[in-house]
Amino acid sequence: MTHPARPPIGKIVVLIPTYNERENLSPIVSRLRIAVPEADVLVLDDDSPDGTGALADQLAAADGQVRVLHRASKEGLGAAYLAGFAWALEQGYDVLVEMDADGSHQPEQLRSLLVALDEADVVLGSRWVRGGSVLNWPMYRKALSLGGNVYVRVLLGMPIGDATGGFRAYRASALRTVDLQDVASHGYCFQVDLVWRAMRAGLRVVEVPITFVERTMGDSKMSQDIVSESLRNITMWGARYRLGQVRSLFRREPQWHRPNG
Ligand SMILES: Nc1nc2c(ncn2[C@@H]2O[C@H](COP(=O)(O)OP(=O)(O)OP(=O)(O)O)[C@@H](O)[C@H]2O)c(=O)[nH]1
Ligand SMILES: [Mg+2]
Repeated sequence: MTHPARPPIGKIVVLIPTYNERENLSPIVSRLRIAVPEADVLVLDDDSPDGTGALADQLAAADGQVRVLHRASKEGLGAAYLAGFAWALEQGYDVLVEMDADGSHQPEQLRSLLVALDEADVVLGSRWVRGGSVLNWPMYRKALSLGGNVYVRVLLGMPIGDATGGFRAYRASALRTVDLQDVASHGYCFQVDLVWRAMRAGLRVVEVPITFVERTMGDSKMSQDIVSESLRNITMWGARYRLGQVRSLFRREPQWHRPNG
């Protein structure tokens, strides 16, 4: 879908976390620079053993809109994003975008997320809303993602189709509103954590459909640990949330006890 030129929504930075993405980084950065030329890019590399960090330095040397944040060791997606958010907020960016390096998130679809941000505080690129899709995933990955999202909806009561996805745009004001200090989640759970915080803060969260494409190069970092972390944290947040709801039922003064007149 193409969109007409519109007034700028401010300074945009796209944060790209990388761990061993040597084959993927150059193509994704080039596609992004063509698709949304006004956006700056910040690569968040966790000292990838395959030299992704050095490659990112070369891209930065060749293009003033590309920068690199080198982190000392692999600490997970969540920690890399938190470091990127802190840097970007400090630099005064107005819009912060999350995007994977592996080609699963198509830079050509970023414009539609930015357009939706006109009317929202947080925009989620969504695989599981009408018009969204996943290409080349085996059945079990679809089931895991869909099942995880149903679990999130049921436990946390969020009307969100895809709370685990990682192609997103946040207004800087939204990230300043939610408390990022105590976010400790690492994997997919980090993404759920942030939507959950945004919803509870009363921010406008909208979903736009995306086509997610399974990576063709490099290895997935998805692991049993990441799935377990999500299951554990979401269950804990859900239990607290539902308990809070039950408590508030008992706290409310029953209507029939109100004195007349
Ligand atoms: N900086 C940093 N980046 C990471 C880390 N783990 C994953 N990434 C990056 O985060 C993005 C998503 O990771 P993937 O391995 O594609 O994981 P995924 O998309 O959840 O899983 P797949 O769908 O199987 O690819 C990629 O750009 C990774 O390189 C990490 O510990 N540190
Ligand atoms: Mg991926």
